[in-house]
Amino acid sequence: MTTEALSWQQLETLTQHKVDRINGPTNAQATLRLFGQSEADVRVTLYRDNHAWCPYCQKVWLWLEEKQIPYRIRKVTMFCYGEKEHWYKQLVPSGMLPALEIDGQFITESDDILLILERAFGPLYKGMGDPAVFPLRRLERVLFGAWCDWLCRPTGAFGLKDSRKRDQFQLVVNEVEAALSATPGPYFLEEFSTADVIFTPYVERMNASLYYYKGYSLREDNPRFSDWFDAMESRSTYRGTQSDFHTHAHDLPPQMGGCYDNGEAEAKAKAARVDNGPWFGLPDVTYPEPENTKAEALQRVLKHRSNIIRVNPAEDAVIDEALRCALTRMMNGSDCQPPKGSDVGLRYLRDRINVPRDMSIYAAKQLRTALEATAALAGDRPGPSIPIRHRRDQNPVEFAS
Ligand SMILES: N[C@@H](CCC(=O)N[C@@H](CS)C(=O)NCC(=O)O)C(=O)O
Repeated sequence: MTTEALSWQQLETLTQHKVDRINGPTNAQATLRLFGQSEADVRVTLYRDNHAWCPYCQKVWLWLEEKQIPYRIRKVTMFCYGEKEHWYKQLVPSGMLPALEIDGQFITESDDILLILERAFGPLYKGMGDPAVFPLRRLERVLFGAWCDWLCRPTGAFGLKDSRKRDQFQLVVNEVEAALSATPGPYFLEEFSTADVIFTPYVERMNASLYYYKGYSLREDNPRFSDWFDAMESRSTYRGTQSDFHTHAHDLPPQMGGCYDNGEAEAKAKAARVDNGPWFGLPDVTYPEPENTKAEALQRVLKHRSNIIRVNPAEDAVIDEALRCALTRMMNGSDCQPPKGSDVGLRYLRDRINVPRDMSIYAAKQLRTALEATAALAGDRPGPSIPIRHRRDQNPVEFAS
């Protein structure tokens, strides 16, 4: 069955999605978090990246959310997305993130930030210097090193073969599996702790990037990791910071100075699925989809629709109608024929949804699915390719309110 594109006014009636950004669940859009306390209780400001992408920022962000410490958030542009804000360079000349202000004291370096936070508010079960946590912090760095070596260094002539690097990475993964097996529960220690927070950002990025570039599924192929991911996803704090495979696969190359695929058929097939769908069923998330994800995706597009249309490579009138078609399809399930030539513009947008900056992981899957299904009715041309040396196509300036 086909249908006419709904007007923007009609689409607006289809979503009542509203989130309490300040006191509700963890979310990437908040600039103030109170957890039911008053603004006068705020002692902390977290400076983190606009894209909610920086792994070191995610570490501090997750810690603050878990401890429910009231805090303000100031968002800063990372170099590869656009110009660093002048005011931030005056505070931190290197421009590095994260930074934290607590009671007027300004600190950089995520580990130092966690130490200061622990001193002020107590540890998250066990602290950074605890004899149970310290070796796990070192193990996380060893895992990080093995991942970088496999993903971000060329193989061949002067390097180790891809399969040797995979074996070396797997050896470290086995050590992490053993560490996870040391306690009866799914976490690194008897309870959720600092150790889980420290592993989270890069393990999430490993899961995404190795799936995409190497055809290796960290989450599916390692039972303890699998349980750990499931346990993490039972926490609303983690869900609010969680990204998806598409976002990570395309944000990592400029950040890491390149990601090398192994050219194997399995990796190519997995990468094609991350790029073109189906997005449901990928091992970037396994908790059941919440009820309101389509309404969330619609609300987020409605909020930014004029900028979304303005930056799109297609003519404004063309992408306006095509986007309404995709949203109509997402909300009522029927095909809606988009205007001729809109396939490129729809796929441009499909490829630039950023999780969790723009919306939650399931809302993004709904929107990518509707954009692709609608684009397929207009043609099979891909969108403009995603840059690999920078992501200025995601410059937040274009979306500044
Ligand atoms: N050792 C630092 C590393 C921080 C870091 O590497 N931050 C990167 C982002 S992940 C950064 O701010 N780079 C500058 C930029 O991209 O603008 C820490 O733990 O805080």
